[in-house]
Amino acid sequence: MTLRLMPLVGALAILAALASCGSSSGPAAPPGDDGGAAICGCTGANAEDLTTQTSVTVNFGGASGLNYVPKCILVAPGTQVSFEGDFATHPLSPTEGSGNPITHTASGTTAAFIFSAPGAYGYRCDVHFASGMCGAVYVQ
Ligand SMILES: [Cu+2]
Repeated sequence: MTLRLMPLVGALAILAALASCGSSSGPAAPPGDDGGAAICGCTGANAEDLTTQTSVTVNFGGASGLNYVPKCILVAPGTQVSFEGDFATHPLSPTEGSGNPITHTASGTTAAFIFSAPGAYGYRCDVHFASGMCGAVYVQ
C-alpha cells in the first residue's frame, strides 16, 4: 500500500514546485515607464498616485480656474474618474491614448468614465487648452 502511494506523493511534490515557480513574474515597470511622451506636462512618474481609490474626482473651472485638479493622476484599472465642472464653458475632449474612455462632453456638470485598460490617456478643454487646460490619466 505504502509503495503504491509513493509515485502519487512524488507527483504532488513536483506539481507544488511547478505552481510556486509559475507564480513568479518579472519586476513591475515603474509608474511612468510607458515609453511615451509627456501628456500636457504629465508623465506617469509625476502623476498623483491614487491607485488605492476606486473612484476619483477631477474638478475644473469655477474655483479651480482654467485647470483640472488634480491634473496628472495615476489610477488602478477599473477606476471611475468623474469630471465635475461646467462642460458648456469647458467642453471636454479626449486626446492621447488608444481606447481612451473619455468621450466628448459639452453639456452638464458631471461626467464619469471607467478606465479599464492600462495605458496613458489625455484630455483637454476645447476652449482653453492653449492656456494649458488639459490633463492626463495614467492607468496601471
Ligand atoms: Cu476651459
